[in-house]
Amino acid sequence: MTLDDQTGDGVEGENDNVGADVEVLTGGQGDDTLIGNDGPNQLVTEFGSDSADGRGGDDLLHVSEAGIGRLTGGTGRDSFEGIGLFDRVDAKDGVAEEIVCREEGIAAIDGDPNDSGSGCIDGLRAAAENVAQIRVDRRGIGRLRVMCGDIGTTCTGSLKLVAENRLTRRGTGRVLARARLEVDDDEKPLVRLKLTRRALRYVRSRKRVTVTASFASTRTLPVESGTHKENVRLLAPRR
Ligand SMILES: [Ca+2]
Ligand SMILES: [Ca+2]
Ligand SMILES: [Ca+2]
Repeated sequence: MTLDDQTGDGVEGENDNVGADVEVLTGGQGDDTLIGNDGPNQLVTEFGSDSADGRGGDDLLHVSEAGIGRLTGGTGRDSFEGIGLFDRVDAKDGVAEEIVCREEGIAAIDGDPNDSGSGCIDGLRAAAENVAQIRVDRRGIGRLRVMCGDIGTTCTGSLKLVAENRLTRRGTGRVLARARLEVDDDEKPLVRLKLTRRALRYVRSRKRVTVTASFASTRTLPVESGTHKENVRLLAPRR
């Protein structure tokens, strides 16, 4: 469907004409191609393998039901909504735009350094299926396997082991260890963490202590920051 006042829209043979004054174009169950004009348009894709091109003007490109979408904003300040794991977005036009994702961890979006995202970042986290365990040695050094949840990108950020429980905090101090991270999505490296002396003393006296691993991550395309927290178990050094 094209917003150009020409016939030839819709199902073949129907020759529907969606006029240039119509602002909203919605795809159907099949594979649709939605093309806007140089005014502001709302292009809504649903199901199937759809593509939408807003052309000029400030357009809204909205994925309402999951499918495989190819969304192009064109010029103007466009917004993108409902972007999922299998959608491809072209927001590269030199203008800062907003991309709202339905699923975290989406692949890198083709855009500008100032295109911002929300709900797109999955970021850094522990790679363990259940609660991760960190056995520390007598010097207070332990290792945690981490991963990057964003497809086809590198996650950068930091990791802190934090005592959020008031009792544990009194014994260990608030931050037990910290590290800077840069992790590709296809690797699961072991990160070295060194406990503070006070934290090591506490873990030794308790044998095992549950604390919070707090991951701070930043995405570049689209720009978004996020924090992910999960419990990890610290185990005292073996004798
Ligand atoms: Ca347009
Ligand atoms: Ca546009
Ligand atoms: Ca842009």
